[in-house]
Amino acid sequence: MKLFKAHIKKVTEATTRALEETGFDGLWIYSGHPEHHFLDDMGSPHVINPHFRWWVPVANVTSSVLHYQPGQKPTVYLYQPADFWHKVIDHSEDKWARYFDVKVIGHYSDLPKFNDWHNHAWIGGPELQPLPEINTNPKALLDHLHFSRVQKTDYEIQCIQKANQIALKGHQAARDAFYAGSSEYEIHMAYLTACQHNEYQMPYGNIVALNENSSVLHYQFQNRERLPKGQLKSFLIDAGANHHGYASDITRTYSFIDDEFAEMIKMMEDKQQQLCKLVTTGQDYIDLHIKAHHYIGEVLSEFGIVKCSVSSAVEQGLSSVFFPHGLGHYLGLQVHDVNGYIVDEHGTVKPPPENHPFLRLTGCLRENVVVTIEPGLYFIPMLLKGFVGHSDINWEKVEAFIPYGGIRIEDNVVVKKEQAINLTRTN
Ligand SMILES: [Mn+2]
Repeated sequence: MKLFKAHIKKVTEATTRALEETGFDGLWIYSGHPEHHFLDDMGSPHVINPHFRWWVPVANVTSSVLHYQPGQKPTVYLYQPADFWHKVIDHSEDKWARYFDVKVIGHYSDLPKFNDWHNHAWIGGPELQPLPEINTNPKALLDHLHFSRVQKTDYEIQCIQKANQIALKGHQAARDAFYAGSSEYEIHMAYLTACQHNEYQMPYGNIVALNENSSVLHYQFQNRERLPKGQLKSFLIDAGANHHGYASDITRTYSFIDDEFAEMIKMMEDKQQQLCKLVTTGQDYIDLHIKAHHYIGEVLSEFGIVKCSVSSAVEQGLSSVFFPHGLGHYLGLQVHDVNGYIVDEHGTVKPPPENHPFLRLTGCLRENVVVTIEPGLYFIPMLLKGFVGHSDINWEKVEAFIPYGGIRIEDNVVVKKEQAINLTRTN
């Protein structure tokens, strides 16, 4: 609890500063509540407002409100209704609760009269917004909080590390299932079982792709059919886990046999590990992304996929055909943690370079932010089509690799002054 205590101290200080600088006297944060589908009494799994989770580390606290005024202990209005349809868990005695003034409420009518409080801001989703528009999710306040929220406390880093440890169990089970000849669906289920997660606890939908499905960046299905062993070539899995609301986000790629594609995976992993080591304070993430393009150019050249020099491959945009997404993103309470384009607490935006529109993070790295490093190399027919006949591409090689789909290797790394900490490899 020592780490959590220090975490709450940081959150309190950051929020105090943000309120002072944006001119509010206090703040309400609504945890949110589930809503039904159109013409239905069923809904999607509910995800708690990340601002609420920054303070309160419980995944299922709906319809609850946090109240903070600088100089005072934060109050949580904890919704615990009398409900014989659902199991209601009493969180008021949880260890985290000692840092809050907890008021248990049984009904919405027990919520405070929000409008009675002077000059307060409200942070919450569209399902409940009781204050005037100008006080609701004020951009200046959110920018401030988001800039603080990206830089993690030791408690948060520990949570992300735990989320990594859980996910790695899943990745091990998934790899074993792949080599045993399982279907995508069976691999997916093996992953969940090893993590002891329900699907709704996952920070994002698992990407479980065999063969050419690996070239679909966000491949969303899990094929139920097993492939005959003679047809199995490759396996890409992008899957995380969740600990106290914090995410991990890990990708691995495997070749079914020890072939040229397996060699390519090894070289990609080597390059990826070199990139992970460069994640230190002050590093410009755009520069790192460009460096990744050069590394991928080296892989393309080494395997005879491009015939020109590495720098020419990058300059001509050939590396982008094979690596069309960004190098990575912030990670935390959200898998793509907030505001990768904001470079200061005033919300100044640094957009991605024109020829790298999918890069999600553009600023210089600060100490204790957590980022993913996830270079990829894919054989995507749709993108290759635009370069058909290009004389610097070895099309015979490309054709040979298309059935393998592609490679992505992704770790979660904490930015430090001297030496980055790779949470995915230090367990
Ligand atoms: Mn990712």
